[in-house]
Amino acid sequence: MNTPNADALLHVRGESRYIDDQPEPRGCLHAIPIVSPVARGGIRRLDCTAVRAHPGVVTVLTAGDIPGRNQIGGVIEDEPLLAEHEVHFAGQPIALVVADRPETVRAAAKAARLEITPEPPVLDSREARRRGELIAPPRAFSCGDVDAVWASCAVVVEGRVESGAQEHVYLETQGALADLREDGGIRILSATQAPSSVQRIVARVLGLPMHRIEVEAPRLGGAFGGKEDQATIWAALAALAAFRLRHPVKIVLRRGEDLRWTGKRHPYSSDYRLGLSADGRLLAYEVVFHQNSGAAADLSTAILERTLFHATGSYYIPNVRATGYCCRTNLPPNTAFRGFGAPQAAFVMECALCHAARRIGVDAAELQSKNLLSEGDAFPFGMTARRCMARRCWDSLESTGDLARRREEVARFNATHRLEKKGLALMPVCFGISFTTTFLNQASALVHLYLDGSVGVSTAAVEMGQGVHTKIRGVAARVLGIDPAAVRLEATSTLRAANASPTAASSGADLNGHAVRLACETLRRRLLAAAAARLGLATADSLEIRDGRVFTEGRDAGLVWDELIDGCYRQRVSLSAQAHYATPDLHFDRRTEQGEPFAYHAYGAALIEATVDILRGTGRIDAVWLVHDAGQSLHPLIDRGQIEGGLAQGLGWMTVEEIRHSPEGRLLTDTLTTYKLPDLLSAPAAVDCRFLEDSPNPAGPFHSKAIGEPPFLYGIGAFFALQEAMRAYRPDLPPVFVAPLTNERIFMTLWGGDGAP
Ligand code: LUZ
Ligand code: MOS
Repeated sequence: MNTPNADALLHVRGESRYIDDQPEPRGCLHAIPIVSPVARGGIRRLDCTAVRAHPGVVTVLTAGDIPGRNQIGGVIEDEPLLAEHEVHFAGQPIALVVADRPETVRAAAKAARLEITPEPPVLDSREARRRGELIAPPRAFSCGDVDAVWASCAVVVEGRVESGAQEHVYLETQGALADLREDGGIRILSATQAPSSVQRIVARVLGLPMHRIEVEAPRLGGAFGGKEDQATIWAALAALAAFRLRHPVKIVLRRGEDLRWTGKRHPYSSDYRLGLSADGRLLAYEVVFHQNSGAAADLSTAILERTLFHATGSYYIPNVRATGYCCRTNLPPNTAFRGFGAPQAAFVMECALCHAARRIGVDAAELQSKNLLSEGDAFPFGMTARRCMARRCWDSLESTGDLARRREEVARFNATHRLEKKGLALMPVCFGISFTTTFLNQASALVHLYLDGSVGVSTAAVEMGQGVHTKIRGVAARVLGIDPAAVRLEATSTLRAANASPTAASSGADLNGHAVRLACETLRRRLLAAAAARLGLATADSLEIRDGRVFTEGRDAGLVWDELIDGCYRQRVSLSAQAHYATPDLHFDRRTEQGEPFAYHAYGAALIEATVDILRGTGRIDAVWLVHDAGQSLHPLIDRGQIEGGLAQGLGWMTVEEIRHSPEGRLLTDTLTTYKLPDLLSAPAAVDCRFLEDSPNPAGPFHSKAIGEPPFLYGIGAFFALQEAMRAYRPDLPPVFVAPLTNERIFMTLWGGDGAP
């Protein structure tokens, strides 16, 4: 099943074409917005005389130049394409400069005279909530009777958890190239996970019917959620300029612009209260999430919803109340990022559990293990855990990670090292697979069999480096019974896949894979019917295609793939099929907050070992052992890449990536020297990654499971492994749960302020 990744050669040769590598249409112009330098204020005046006078400048467009609606909000309509009277975040586009070259347009944009009356920004989610600045009404999931149970709990802990923002750092920055069509419509190449959303919003902005807007997403140089919603604005700006000027226009952000102007993972500030029985069973959990949504809704409400769905992490808790607030602040709208609110929820859960373990004086792993979800347990939103693999992953990790021996080794190390300490932590993962917005769980595929036997497949699955095209190619080849090399996946285009959901929610291979399976099954039926006729058989029941040959009852029937295709064509049988897939049996009622929102859950468990250099206050992650449930993996090599990549990204979020703003709301960490990413040097020296064996998933294509987001959550374990190492030196360490746990924070915790040794 490990057919080579179709893109690997292109990547290593530098031949993969991203937006900025596409051949530019003749006379292509370049655009860049004039953005707000302040986080909040009233626009008094914008004077672009000097900008227009700059050599090479073609025009400057403002909100008044928008022929349709100045509104790009996808879920809630609260975001203008170009600000008109007020600005709500630093980096908000106010006007669009168009010029002959990328350098010219940037130099010219600097000449704008912009007068804004600044107002004090709100940057903190709790402050926003106090002021009633909510993007939507709060939501609460609950089960059991939390309030009644506290009195009967033997142990109750409560506290606060902070988790930080995270920058996507996709290798390819945001970009789009818009060109005019013959009919006056617009064709856009967009680095988007959601071509149909781009199409819908651009049609709205230009006041055109959707059929006049064509959007294609070529391959993306990474996205991680950052191009689920936030690719749209750049496509809309390029389209606006192309439409007004009747000329091709390109926008590709430079790294600094991308860092400063686009949204991040949502920081959360949360309060928890956790109650346990004397023997360590979780009885009651109350949690309040303050999501720092930024200045516009973007996907924040959906992200908060996924947070609530993951409030209890991998555990069973009978009495729960989880409440969430989307708090409007003066930061760029925060957005989708791998995990989509679930990591934030799981981190709070683990903090609460860790706190309880310290209070009781047991190893956190004991409480984790004791309370792991098991078959038939109910989630607070009414769904029950079926085919629950939490325990199997955990047990399998205990043996492959050789937990008992590792514990002894760490204890021995800590006893013999005074200024270096090690810590261990376990991190179980349980992640719901499906868009929580039920209607998004659909996909379509269009499959063409060409006369030479080669196969073209179009779906909504955008290839962003995650290998979804290679996986889907494998699905088509398996159903058709041919070599994957004969199958090609086309770029996602709104001409071939209409009204498509974003490639997101880890569901790309599931939804589009199923759609391709259905389309290929239709084609296979047609081919075999034709083959039966040709072989003089009454039915095709005994026929199958394997390795590009037809077999009847296991014997080679002497008919090969190309002949099959040719035969159908001559009999005027269609060699194309379109299919639609909708995940069955999903439902959720937002009034009762109960239902069955997920097709299934993905499970896993990781063991993380960390070392802290006490004098220097530096931490490092030594090794990670993990067992992941990928179902029957569609492509173990790709899945391993997703697991390792997700882990690294999760480790980064928890330990090194820190975003800071000035009190005025300006991004301070606006370069890749001040915003630290996990790199090869900080990567764990060893990652032992195993797949859970014998875990077929009936809901996935060929019994596979979605892979994209769940492994991100393993990184959360790093926070606790580092804290355990610190506690080996200072057992009195207070339960302070602020992430990321950077070296700076480790140092200050060990040596700064009160009670330092
Ligand atoms: N996008 C979305 C997502 O619109 N809904 C989701 O539930 C989701 N989950 C993960 C990532 N993106
Ligand atoms: Mo997403 S966070 O685009 O799956």
